[in-house]
Amino acid sequence: MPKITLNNVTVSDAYMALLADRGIDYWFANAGTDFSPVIETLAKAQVLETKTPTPVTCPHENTAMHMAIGYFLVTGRMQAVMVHVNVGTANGMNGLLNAARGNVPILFTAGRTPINEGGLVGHRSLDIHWTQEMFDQAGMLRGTAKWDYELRNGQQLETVVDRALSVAMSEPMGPVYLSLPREVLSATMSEFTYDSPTRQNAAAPPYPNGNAVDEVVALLAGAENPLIITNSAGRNPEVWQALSDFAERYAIPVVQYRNRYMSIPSNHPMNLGYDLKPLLEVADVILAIDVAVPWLPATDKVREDAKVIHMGADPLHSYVPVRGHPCDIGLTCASHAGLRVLNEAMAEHESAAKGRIEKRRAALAKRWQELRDGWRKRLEKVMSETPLHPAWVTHCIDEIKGDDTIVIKESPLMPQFINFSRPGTMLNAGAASGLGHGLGCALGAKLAARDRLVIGTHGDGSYMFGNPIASHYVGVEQKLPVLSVIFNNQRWQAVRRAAVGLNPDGYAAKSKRQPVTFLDSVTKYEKAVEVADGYGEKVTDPAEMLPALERCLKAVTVEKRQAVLNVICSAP
Ligand SMILES: Cc1ncc(C[n+]2csc(CCOP(=O)(O)OP(=O)(O)O)c2C)c(N)n1
Repeated sequence: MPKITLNNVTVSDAYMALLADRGIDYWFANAGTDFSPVIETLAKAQVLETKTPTPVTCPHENTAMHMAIGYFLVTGRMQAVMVHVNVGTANGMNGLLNAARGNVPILFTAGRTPINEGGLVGHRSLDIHWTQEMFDQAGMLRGTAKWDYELRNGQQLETVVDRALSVAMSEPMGPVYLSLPREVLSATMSEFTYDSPTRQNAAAPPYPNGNAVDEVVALLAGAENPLIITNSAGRNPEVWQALSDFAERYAIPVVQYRNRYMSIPSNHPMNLGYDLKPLLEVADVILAIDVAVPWLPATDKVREDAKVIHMGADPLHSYVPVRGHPCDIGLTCASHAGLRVLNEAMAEHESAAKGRIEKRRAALAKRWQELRDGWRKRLEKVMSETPLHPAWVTHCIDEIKGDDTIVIKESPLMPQFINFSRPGTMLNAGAASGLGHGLGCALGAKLAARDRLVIGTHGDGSYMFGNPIASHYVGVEQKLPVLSVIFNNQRWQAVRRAAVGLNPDGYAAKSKRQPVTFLDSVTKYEKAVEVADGYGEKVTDPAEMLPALERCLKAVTVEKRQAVLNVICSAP
């Protein structure tokens, strides 16, 4: 097997060379005193022109983690992040939770405070080297990361790094954690030899069980009102075509319920919208693809006799302690592979089910049209409202974007009013709803696709969670001109809605200003981007929405500056 040998290197030098060899393009970093050996490695690599991942300075860990997620969502490639010991790990946890629940493979690494009080190179030299030590640094994330370990020495470097990468990239994908003590990284090796390419590859994606497939297609072929529910299926761009073909051929409606990606085109004849209830109530066979929560058991009606099939790399979503949704059949597979298998297997029943399929197709076509007529009327009704209605803001974003534009969602963006015709063009990095994911995700997406327009959409609360100054800093340093639209309803509406929902006749419901839900002391967010030489504007008049977007677009595409459009919105 081909091997590469490095002579007279530190473990840190070898580590960085190995990451580059394994296809890690960037290294998103928020540094501390634990980074000293790696900073030496990177400085040496600049002089000697050896290969390392390109470092990206991220002034907050939230930015680093979500840039890694955004970059992965566009490229499908493994990512690496390094943060400062336990405190950086704690700050990165929000992103780690989003990565874990969103099946994003990240090598999340942190320095480990030096273990020795003297003697070894890299030993403790500051007071914090005692106060940052923990009995078990990885303990705080052991319920979240897929795998964790602390590097003990340079001899095990290749095994440990490759183990981490292959575990993270195997389905169901997820982040892994490696802590890197300063003495271990500082140690020198007269020789370091490694396989190139690696011999520890990620496992091939799982294929569905044949007997279970037979049962599923028999159920679907016999169904009067089958229903497909998706939520995160579109994370894998290969699902797009596979699902479009399958749903269309057998006339099975798709509802994208609280979807974080698009799994079929907006205008696909089987795209029956985003409101689950009407089709769920009548469904006799439900196929939930990559959906942890296909409905809310306490409020949504499901037929007693409905058969429920869950499909995905982990169809039981085993990371959730309590989840009682029925599972008549669980199909463990990569969803695109599963859909292709179902498409072929169902052919056996196609002619027998023809009459039912065509009758359903005609009924769904009518429903499809009615839905869109309703959406159009709703838009016409609200388009002139002040403060601006989120439907109008969404529609205007649709007007200026292209087919290839990547839209990041961390906002009340309404999918009914925006058209996505290509896979991977709507991304939501917040699988665990750890807010502050949008700004970083947009930067990561732009880094991965510099020639494409990236539009971030954020709530005002979410914008602040995203550490805007840190994010705009990276935007200017890395030359990533992203357009950010803030749906500024001057509150945490989701929090307010939940409080009113819990006590509909309570004091909070009657209050005009519920405590801990309003954010109206600052409204000039457009100024924040100016610290990074960006272009900022505020919109209060619905007639100004499109012209303002056009000006922001010019700033981003022609002047290559970041832009922030602060839109004063309602919270319907
Ligand atoms: C890190 C984190 N902290 C707190 C929350 C709780 N939370 C959920 S939604 C929400 C409000 C978000 O406000 P905004 O982005 O303005 O959107 P809006 O709800 O107003 O549409 C909050 C605080 C969270 N999900 N994540």
